[in-house]
Amino acid sequence: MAKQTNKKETPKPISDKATQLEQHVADSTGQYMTTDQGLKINDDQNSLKAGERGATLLEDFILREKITHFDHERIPERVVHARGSGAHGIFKVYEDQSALTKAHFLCNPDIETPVFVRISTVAGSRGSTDLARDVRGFAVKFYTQEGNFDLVGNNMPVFFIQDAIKFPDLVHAVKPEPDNEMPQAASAHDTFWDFISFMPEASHMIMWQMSDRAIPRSLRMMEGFGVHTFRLVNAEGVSHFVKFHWKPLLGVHSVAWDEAQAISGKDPDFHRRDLWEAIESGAFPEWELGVQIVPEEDEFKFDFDLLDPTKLIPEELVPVQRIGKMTLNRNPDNFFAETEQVAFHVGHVVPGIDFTNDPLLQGRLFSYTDTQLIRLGGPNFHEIPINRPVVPVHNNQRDGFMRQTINRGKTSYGPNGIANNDPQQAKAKDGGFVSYNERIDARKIRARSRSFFDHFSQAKLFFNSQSEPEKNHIIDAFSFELGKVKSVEIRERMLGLLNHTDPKLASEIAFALGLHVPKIPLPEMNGSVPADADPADYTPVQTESKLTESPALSMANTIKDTIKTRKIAILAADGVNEKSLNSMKAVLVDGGATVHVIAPKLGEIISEESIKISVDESFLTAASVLYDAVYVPGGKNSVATLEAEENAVHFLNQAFKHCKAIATHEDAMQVLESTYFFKKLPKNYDEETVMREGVLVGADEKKLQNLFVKMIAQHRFWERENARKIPA
Ligand code: HDE
Repeated sequence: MAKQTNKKETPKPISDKATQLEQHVADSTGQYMTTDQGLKINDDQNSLKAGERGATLLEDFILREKITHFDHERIPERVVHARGSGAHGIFKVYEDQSALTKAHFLCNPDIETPVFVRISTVAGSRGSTDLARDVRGFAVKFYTQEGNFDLVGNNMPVFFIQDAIKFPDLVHAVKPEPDNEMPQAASAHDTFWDFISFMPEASHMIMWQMSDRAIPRSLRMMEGFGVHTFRLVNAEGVSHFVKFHWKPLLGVHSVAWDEAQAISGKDPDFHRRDLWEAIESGAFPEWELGVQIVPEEDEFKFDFDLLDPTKLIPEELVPVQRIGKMTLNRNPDNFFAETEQVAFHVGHVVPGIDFTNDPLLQGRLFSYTDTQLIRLGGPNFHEIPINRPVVPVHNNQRDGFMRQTINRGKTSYGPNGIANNDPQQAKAKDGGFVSYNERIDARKIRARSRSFFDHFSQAKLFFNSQSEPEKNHIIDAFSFELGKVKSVEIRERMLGLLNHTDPKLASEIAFALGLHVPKIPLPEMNGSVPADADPADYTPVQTESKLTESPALSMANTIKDTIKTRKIAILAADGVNEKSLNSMKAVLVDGGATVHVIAPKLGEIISEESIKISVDESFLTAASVLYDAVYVPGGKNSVATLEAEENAVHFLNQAFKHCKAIATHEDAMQVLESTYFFKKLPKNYDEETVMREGVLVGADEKKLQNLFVKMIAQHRFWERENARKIPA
């Protein structure tokens, strides 16, 4: 466990947590190899045998130790959110929030709180693709001076179910089917949609899940949400309801579904790599922490229940106040030790943050510790370095598997007279946690509140708030997912359910499925009816949201003013015009983008001016789906080579299909002429056309460069999708 050397190539950000972790870091640089007992090893190549060709001897403790450790390397993956990527960072509040909460880390802008973040997919296994259509987990551990606070959220603000008791059913339905363990990391199969078709309460969440939010461009370009309503409690004991948000400073962006599927083959680690590389290059991902605050007395002022996790509070009703910023500035040293062993729990709170009675949240409060007991092997998982708070831990919990702490003294109970009654309870004024003094006056009952029964109005609100291309993507996603469902009965029941959200949406999906929308009365499709209940009492309520649209729900309205961290491909071959290539590259790099020169083969290309230009990727190793935009510089021979190179033309065709910005130097026009989309391009290239179409050919270098930068910042030109069937 002891740290062996202190060698570090780059200075790493220092925080209480980083310093604490550093004590557990082992670095083998310049060291002899030893056994786990510290014995130097002389031969790590051959086992101990009776003669050169003889049987291996049981005595070989070096072999036994090595193989035994290897045999026990695996721990169970998380039952959900198994695939995840982690990073360290810091959080700072902008201004004192003590009017709302007594949580110290939110009351002092000078405090820099270390954080560890893990972002995950939900359904797939540890080794599954990053680009699955799925919800993303967004879990943040704040190592505060009052203990750990975990904000364990998702990238969507609502959830599929209203009560924790349905969670195992939901997860069993979405995971690979139990007989053949297919499909991996996908909800597009019978059991998932079978379950959903009986769960009207999932109507809102499935709109989010079928939207482009489920296929982010980058983990750095995703929103995060605490989902449940929590409480903030100030020093006077006054409570406010709160919804937590993470707002990415690079905006919220997604890829196209066709692109996502291709990325899954070309680079299944696409998101993990992107996060890692961004942090390594110093382009630190940043999010602002947002809060929506509702005073206690306004609890019943909304047309939905604040305790219902299938509802959001529209930002137009309660604005999101941005109160602080999180910056991820350090990659983990070791994936297993940190990202795999980190244990989040929605019940890890600090004074000033408390729960509500949301029945999903209440169930989660049980689940997260329980799951770590099996996953991390016992009750001492809080001692694993990544899980330790930065403040001391003192209590009478003792022993158990893998106990690290050596508790000194005779007493492990309280009250005690032998040891001065230590460790002592802390008064509230000294930081002792006191639960919010909520008044509860109730009968014990298994039931659901009628205030949870409107399942469609926010599903409608979400759909109505989307731009035209986003709506099309939702229709396509449902058509894809239900198209993969084998049972026509399930497809029809889903259409029946969707019809209650939006008849036009249902009929467009029905068209793609070659079916008609059945009119199914709601009581017949609500599976959440207790055995002795009258189904009529469980019939969903059809209400209209007071808002017709919420612009905040559409990604079309996100930030589109930067090319920072975008990946741009420059296609070139021998004979390229060096100036045309390098001057564009310089402008892009200046804007914070990463630029790769892609050529027919690796190594170097020689420009028209006989200058050597190094090649980053070949057409064999690169693919258009791994880039945000593409540029073709001038240079007669280069252009002729690319025009005849199928892979280069395919690269451009795919970039067009996925609505990316494309620019070519005027001299490279021929390459464009080889694409299938050339004939569709408008003839007049004024700025307006370019900003609509996203394809630019130009002679004036300055203008070309400026416009290309603006185009890339737009992210995608979804309007191009009108012609859906294209040969790429
Ligand atoms: Fe989780 N969830 N969850 N969940 N969840 C887990 O805990 C659970 C829910 C979320 O990167 C598990 O350590 C129940 C909502 C994230 O390590 C488990 C219910 C939201 C992560 C568990 C929910 C989440 C988890 C599996 C319904 C968004 C990954 C491994 C009552 C607000 C954390 C683990 C990480 C992980 C249970 C619903 C977010 C089994 C019972 C809603 C981000 O404890």
